[in-house]
Amino acid sequence: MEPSPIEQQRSLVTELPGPNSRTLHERRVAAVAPGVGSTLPVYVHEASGAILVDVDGNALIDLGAGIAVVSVGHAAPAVVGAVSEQMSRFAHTCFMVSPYESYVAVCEALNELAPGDHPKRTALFSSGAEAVENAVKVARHATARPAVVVFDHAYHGRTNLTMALTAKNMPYKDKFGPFAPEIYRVPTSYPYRDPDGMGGPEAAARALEQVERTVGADNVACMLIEPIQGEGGFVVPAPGFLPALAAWCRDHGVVFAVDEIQTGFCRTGDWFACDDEGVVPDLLTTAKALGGGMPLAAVTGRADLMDAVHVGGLGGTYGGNPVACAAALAAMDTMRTLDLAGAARRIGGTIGTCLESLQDRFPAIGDVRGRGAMMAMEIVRPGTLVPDADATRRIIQSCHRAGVVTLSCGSDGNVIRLLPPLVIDGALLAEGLGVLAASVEEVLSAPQA
Ligand code: PLZ
Repeated sequence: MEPSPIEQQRSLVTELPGPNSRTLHERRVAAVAPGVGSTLPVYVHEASGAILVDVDGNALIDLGAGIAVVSVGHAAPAVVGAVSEQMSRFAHTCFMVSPYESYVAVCEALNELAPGDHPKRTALFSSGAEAVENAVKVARHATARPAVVVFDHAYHGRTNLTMALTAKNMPYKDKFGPFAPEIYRVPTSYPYRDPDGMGGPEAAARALEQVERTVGADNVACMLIEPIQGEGGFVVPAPGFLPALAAWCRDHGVVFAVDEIQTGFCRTGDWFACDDEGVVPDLLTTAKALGGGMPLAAVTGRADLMDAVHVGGLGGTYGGNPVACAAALAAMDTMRTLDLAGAARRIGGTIGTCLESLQDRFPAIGDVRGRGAMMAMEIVRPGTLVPDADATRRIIQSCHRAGVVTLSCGSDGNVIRLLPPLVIDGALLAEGLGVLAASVEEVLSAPQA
């Protein structure tokens, strides 16, 4: 039976969370490990486009897209069709046992889309962290060097190696050590918090000087970086930062590995955030939006690096699962036919205008930044750079009560990020931003404690 189409409109019929969500939450507390949190305990029944319908019949506006995953929208028709069709033929064979075409087609598509016109190869995995782990494996194998350079505020995952690559202790790393060795962290470019006037090339020189002094270029297998940091706070580096790092890597035989797991696939208004400054990575990790909601991740890289690994050195039971590959082919096709990169630029313009006008009124909004449909504001104590995680949390909770899903991020939890599905229509986006503006007003106009 065809599900009835879901209207792209916010509609609240109970308080949030409603009674059915509360009942489910009681079951959850008794059954689910508490280490797995949830941003808001409103349980989803169905979803479409940029609307989540909960188990009480409330329709919420989704400005988080499942953390940058459903860029093509919830239940995108092409993805639903491709997944159903593939599922009815076969769900799994394991590509390492009995291969199939869709895996090859996804690799061809990624080799074509990834920046640079050099020969490339791709390997598929199931999660972002797994892709990052495999990028490090490839870089170490190809260079026969041990060290990995990462940056302040970086986020790369929750597995043992990727916890070591991730900067923030709570909640990701606390008491989960010991961590993998040979990981070296250096300062990034964070224009809002760097000394006034520090440009991209100067910030790169600061990082590279530290690498040369404390690690030594010849020991470095790869430098791993998010071109715009995601969990770390939607930090956009100053222009020239990424190109300077890439040039240094090239000069020193260091693999330049770019993590586009959150930024990739039209989110920033290009296929990849790297495209903005014409930066060409040696290895590229992708996940999230790639699978249109199905778990799929990839490492795409220079053929000479990828070809260095012996047969059997890369893989996994589920990596490149056929249902996920069918979803990815449909998702990438949808991005192209609907010009979701263009949509992301328009969405970014609308969000930017809204956030800047709020910033004019509220000095607690210290910074507004982002690119395309990856926009954020950083909340501080007015007139200072001191992060205000408490006000941030209260603004977000107020949005949630009003049926608008917004997410925080940042090393200090004081950044509100907006990353809606790229198919969100103008009226729904405007309504969501209206709720956000009212929440900002409510929290930031209140007398400070
Ligand atoms: N690299 C840049 O953004 C995942 C994490 C949510 P996985 N970001 C969301 C959470 O709290 O666990 C992410 C990312 C970047 C790697 C990853 C890891 O991707 O698919 O979550 O493993």
